[in-house]
Amino acid sequence: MFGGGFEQLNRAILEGALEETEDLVKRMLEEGVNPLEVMNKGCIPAMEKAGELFEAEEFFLPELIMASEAMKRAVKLLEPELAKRGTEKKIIGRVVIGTVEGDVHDIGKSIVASMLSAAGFEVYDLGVDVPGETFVARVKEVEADILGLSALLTTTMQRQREVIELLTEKGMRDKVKLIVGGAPVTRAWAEKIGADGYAEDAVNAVKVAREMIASK
Ligand code: B12
Repeated sequence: MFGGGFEQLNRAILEGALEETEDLVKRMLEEGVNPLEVMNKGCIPAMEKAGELFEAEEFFLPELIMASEAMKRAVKLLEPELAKRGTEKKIIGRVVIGTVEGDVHDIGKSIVASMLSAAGFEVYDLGVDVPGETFVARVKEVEADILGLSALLTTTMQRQREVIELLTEKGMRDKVKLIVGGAPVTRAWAEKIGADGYAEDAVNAVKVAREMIASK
């Protein structure tokens, strides 16, 4: 039955219909639909579509902001459900994650954070526009195994490199595995700046994070 439900949820998010989005997500959860599936099939495709429409200039900032807001409402409802699944298992590693300084895009990063937490990682999400010093201090404080840096702008991608340099300066580079991501980020960029890993989406981020822990 939920094939249609996912489409309806995609549409509600795309239209920025906040209440409808929340109602649909709640209903799916009540009916026992897997929250991961709600995220992957009901929500992420909507943001992908919003991005395409924005790039094609069929969507402008106000529509984009409304769709983003609806997406965030959905993620907020899904997060505790995903986390529940995560805590049933043993914690497999600690991850500090955030969007770099000067960048306020948080949807992709939050999805990666939710999926990692669902996979059994203890996740410290520092939010958006996070200065390098804050990342480094938090990694030290919680003895993180992995640091995830998100950047959605070609200008802020540079900050990823700076955080790595800062870790090196503080003598902490070998203490933590570094994974980078965000729409403009590529494997080649990750290699160039000396990151340990890259993932193009949240599913692969979990895969790479697991491999990082296994190789530690
Ligand atoms: C939504 C959006 C916004 C929203 C953000 C709302 C929010 N709360 O996040 C708003 C409207 C606020 C916004 C603002 C701006 N935006 Co904007 N935005 C987008 C848009 C359309 C979609 C981004 C998104 O949420 N995608 C959906 C998620 C699910 O995908 P994702 O972010 O890529 O994340 C996935 C992967 O990348 C990966 N991932 C992400 N992070 C991480 C981290 C790690 C560690 C790992 C492993 C993986 C990973 O996994 C995620 C899940 O699968 C993109 C277009 C695009 N195609 O990316 C433009 C885009 C990124 N924005 C752009 C621009 C220019 C801006 C503004 C400067 C616009 C302006 N003129 O003011 C401002 C910047 C403000 C700032 N300082 O940050 C440009 C960037 C151009 C460039 N080359 O630098 C883009 C590409 C649009 C375009 N084509 O022009 N934006």
